[in-house]
Amino acid sequence: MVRLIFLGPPGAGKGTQAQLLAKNCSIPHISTGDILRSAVNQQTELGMKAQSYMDQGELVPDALILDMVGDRLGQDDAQPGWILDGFPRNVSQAKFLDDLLEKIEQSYDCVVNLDVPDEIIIARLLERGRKDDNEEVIRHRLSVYREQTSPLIDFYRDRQQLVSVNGNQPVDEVSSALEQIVQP
Ligand code: B4P
Repeated sequence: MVRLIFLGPPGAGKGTQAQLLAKNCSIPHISTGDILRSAVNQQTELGMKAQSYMDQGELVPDALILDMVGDRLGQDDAQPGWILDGFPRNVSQAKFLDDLLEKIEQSYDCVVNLDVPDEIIIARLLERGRKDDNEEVIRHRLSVYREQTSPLIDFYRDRQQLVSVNGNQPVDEVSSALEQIVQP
């Protein structure tokens, strides 16, 4: 049973690595960013509310995120394990996740922090060129990350649940480091 949380700045490779590892472990890759982008594309009520925050590089308000994650973790395919990518993104989301997991009697193995310097992130995301990948929005996402998400590093380190991985190496080398964590 594998249950992991992927933490890291935007563009650190959370989505890239979570997708590969989830496939290897035959468990779902649960990306709040992907769920939100799909809602935006389908112009659902959630998508219409989330879009302007995402376009500006702001976090989407917790009120829109928490039920979405609760529902997703309750689905049948998530019972044998999961990789959470992009959630939690602030301390209140982390506390919500603690309460939710206690309620559904699940726990996780550890929190993986992918470490990548800012200048590498900016270059990667400019190259990817998604709608929210222009330099101004990327810099704003990095400052939102520093203010709201990076406190989670200490939050999980204090509980001895944090494992840091160097994300500034080729994709297959990051994957190998992650596989070591799953199958030590
Ligand atoms: P996300 O979708 O979560 O973030 P991301 O920027 O895509 O980061 P990720 O780390 O997954 O990058 P990737 O692997 O694709 O969030 C987008 C937005 O959604 C947020 O700004 C926010 O508005 C909203 N949101 C999401 N979750 C939320 C939450 N919980 N609460 C509130 N709001 C939320 O990698 C990036 C690029 O690097 C790719 O092009 C990839 O090919 C490349 N790459 C990856 N690994 C590499 C490597 N090792 N070497 C070279 N290139 C690499």
